[in-house]
Amino acid sequence: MRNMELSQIGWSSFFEAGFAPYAAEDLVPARVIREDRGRYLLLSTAGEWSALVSGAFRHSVGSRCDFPAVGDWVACTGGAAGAEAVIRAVLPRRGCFRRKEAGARTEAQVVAANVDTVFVVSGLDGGRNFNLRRIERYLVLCRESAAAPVAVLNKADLCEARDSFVAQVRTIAAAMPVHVVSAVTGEGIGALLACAGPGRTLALLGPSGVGKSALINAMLGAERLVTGEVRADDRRGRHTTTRRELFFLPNGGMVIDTPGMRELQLWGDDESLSKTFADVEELARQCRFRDCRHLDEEGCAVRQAIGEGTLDAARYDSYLRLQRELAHLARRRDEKTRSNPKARWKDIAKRRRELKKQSRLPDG
Ligand SMILES: Nc1nc2c(ncn2[C@@H]2O[C@H](COP(=O)(O)OP(=O)(O)OP(=O)(O)O)[C@@H](O)[C@H]2O)c(=O)[nH]1
Ligand SMILES: [Mg+2]
Ligand SMILES: [Zn+2]
Repeated sequence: MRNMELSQIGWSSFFEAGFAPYAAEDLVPARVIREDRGRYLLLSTAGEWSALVSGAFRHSVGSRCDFPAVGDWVACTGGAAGAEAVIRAVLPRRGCFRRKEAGARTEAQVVAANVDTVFVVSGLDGGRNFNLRRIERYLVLCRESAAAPVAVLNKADLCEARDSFVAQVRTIAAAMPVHVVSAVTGEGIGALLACAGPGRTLALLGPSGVGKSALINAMLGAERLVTGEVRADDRRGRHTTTRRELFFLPNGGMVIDTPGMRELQLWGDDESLSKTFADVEELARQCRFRDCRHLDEEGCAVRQAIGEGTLDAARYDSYLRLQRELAHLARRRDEKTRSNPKARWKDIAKRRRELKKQSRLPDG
């Protein structure tokens, strides 16, 4: 019975397996539906609980990413009447969105966990609310998360040339679904709802002011989320949403609202980049020289494609920029691991575990 109820909020055999080590203790599974500076709101079969992490948990975690995030499943003590639930563990994630924390620190932050489909939201109201290069960034993050990306072009009511925007998105990801919608007129909201369903979790990502919260209101059919004005001069938003929260849709699906990010710094690896830019990498494989730098070498397929107009120069530049950014991130992460003994031992232990899995190391 319990599993049936939990499955309506995303529980599956994957999480059941992750919960197994805690089932014998007096712990229960619950999903994080709101996170607000170290305080959590959980949903369990017994209802909603306000929660904190246990002291032992706090001491055991190696990085900020290990803390619960919205969408996570946790093992916790039940919240007795009036008392707070205590989170003892975060169950293994099927995937999560991580971005580099804003500022100088080299630490990742989990934006949302266990998401099935991500709406990468842009605004068709002019200004900077539509930007292919930014969508590419989000796509790299989607690769890391295992969630399927969908491009959502909102504020269609303010735009005459919607087809041209759809065509532009197709040039960077031909297979990705694109929906032109309006939170104000309701156009296209049905198509968004069709992406949701019982047990499935959506998340909305995009800069401030594109209408993420307004779209969720339209999907809920109620003005439950606060939305904000955009500045008249450049149509940028004012960071109205300040916390991450999961809402339940009338059709049984779930949707996570996130605050628009001022800067979206990547957290990921080369593989995600390769998959996001499969077209560019395929061209590079056709260069005459295997170590072609695509500068002025003879037989360079990349340069040729740019010359012929089959590869957009701006897309190629974007690829190079993101590649540099990821290389920089990898160096910073290495330095950090080397200078932090705790992280270093964690790293060594992790490598040992991996090797042991391949049974190349004896126990101990
Ligand atoms: N004309 C029009 N305005 C919209 C539409 N969707 C949202 N807006 C307006 O755009 C503004 C910003 O909407 P929000 O939903 O607050 O944007 P957000 O993406 O949640 O922004 P943050 O919470 O700051 O990240 C509000 O004034 C909305 O009323 C739309 O489809 N058409
Ligand atoms: Mg918002
Ligand atoms: Zn080349």
